[in-house]
Amino acid sequence: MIQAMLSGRTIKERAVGLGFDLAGIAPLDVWKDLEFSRRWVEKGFNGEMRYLENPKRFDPLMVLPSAKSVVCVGLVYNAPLPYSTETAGAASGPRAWISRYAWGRDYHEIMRAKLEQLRAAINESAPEVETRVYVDTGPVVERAFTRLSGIGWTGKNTCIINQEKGSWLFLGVILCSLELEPDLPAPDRCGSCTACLEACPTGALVEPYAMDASRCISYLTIELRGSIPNEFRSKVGSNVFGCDICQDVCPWNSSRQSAVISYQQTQSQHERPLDPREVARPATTAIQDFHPMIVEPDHARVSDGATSGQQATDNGPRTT
Ligand code: B12
Ligand code: SF4
Ligand code: SF4
Repeated sequence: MIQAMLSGRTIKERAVGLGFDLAGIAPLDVWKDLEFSRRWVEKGFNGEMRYLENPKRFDPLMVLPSAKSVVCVGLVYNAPLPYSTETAGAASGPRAWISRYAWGRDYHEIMRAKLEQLRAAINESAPEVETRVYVDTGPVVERAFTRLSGIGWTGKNTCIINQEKGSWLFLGVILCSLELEPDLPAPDRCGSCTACLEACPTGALVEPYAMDASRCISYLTIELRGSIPNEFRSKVGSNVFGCDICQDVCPWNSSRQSAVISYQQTQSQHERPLDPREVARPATTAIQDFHPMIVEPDHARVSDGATSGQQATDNGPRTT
């Protein structure tokens, strides 16, 4: 009955209407990814981020027992300003780089407000639907769902990349007790490119699609409580808060994608005319060829669990 009133398509249209750049529906069946995530933690790749060991992260039914599908959204945060790889050494004197994602207002607040509006829209049509809203703040592996929602593929730099908009994306998810038709996953379009692996200064991308976060500059400058280990100090370079390098060099973030103006650009810098010198130049790498990953459109659902009966609240530490 609920399904007849609310389709995945309606929800996605509403999400785009609310200002999200991308929307897709993922199945709850992301067990292969969650197993990958569990093994990743077992290898110690999470460093001091102990909250990533929370067993709830490996079983969405522990978060919402009635969950049947996941609404995934993406919001572009790019701005037409140069990349860190383009400005390095461009001027004399000391320079520091703050990661692109932190240039505007706190994305948790912006995403959260929009997601709450989307949740309200779902509940307006179907009040009995149970939901949990997450944007980086709870025990949910957001990329695992997004990877299977059609929004984008997991790049070798581990970021979700959309073919049209690149990877400068904030992600958000709504776990939902509605049975929604999942979208088909986006094929892997990294091909034989290895630009991100070669560009990473600390060797954090230990192999394609796998990061040892304890070596990542983003972790070292934002998450690590103690001082940065000696072996990484010179490699951190001018990055003082986060790191953009493996996304800066990605051909899917080249000029076409750089032209996308983010919500931050439209909101906070709207009045200021753009200086042409500030407009980003294309990244210099090129994709040699594509070997799209074979993706099995496996839409099998997990069995229904007991309903928990309450509206969502988030928990867990805030990262990135
Ligand atoms: C911990 C964390 C970090 C850590 C570790 C990052 C990492 N790559 O694991 C650190 C501090 C380093 C970090 C950095 C950044 N982060 Co962060 N981070 C998170 C957080 C909280 C959890 C990520 C996690 O679980 N990692 C563990 C690994 C194993 O999982 P995963 O990378 O998500 O990959 C899953 C799937 O993609 C898939 N998968 C990937 N590869 C493969 C391979 C196989 C074979 C299979 C089967 C599956 C599979 O399975 C994995 C597990 O299910 C999420 C928010 C959340 N709650 O999910 C944000 C999040 C991933 N971060 C985000 C962002 C924006 C960033 C930064 C750009 C910020 C910055 N500039 O500093 C960088 C990007 C660095 C990078 N190259 O990833 C965004 C992702 C945006 C995107 N386009 O992908 C998220 C989703 C936050 C958000 N809500 O927007 N982050
Ligand atoms: S964010 Fe920087 S340090 Fe981390 S994997 Fe990418 S290039 Fe390496
Ligand atoms: S730089 Fe190349 S290998 Fe890395 S994520 Fe982008 S396309 Fe994939």
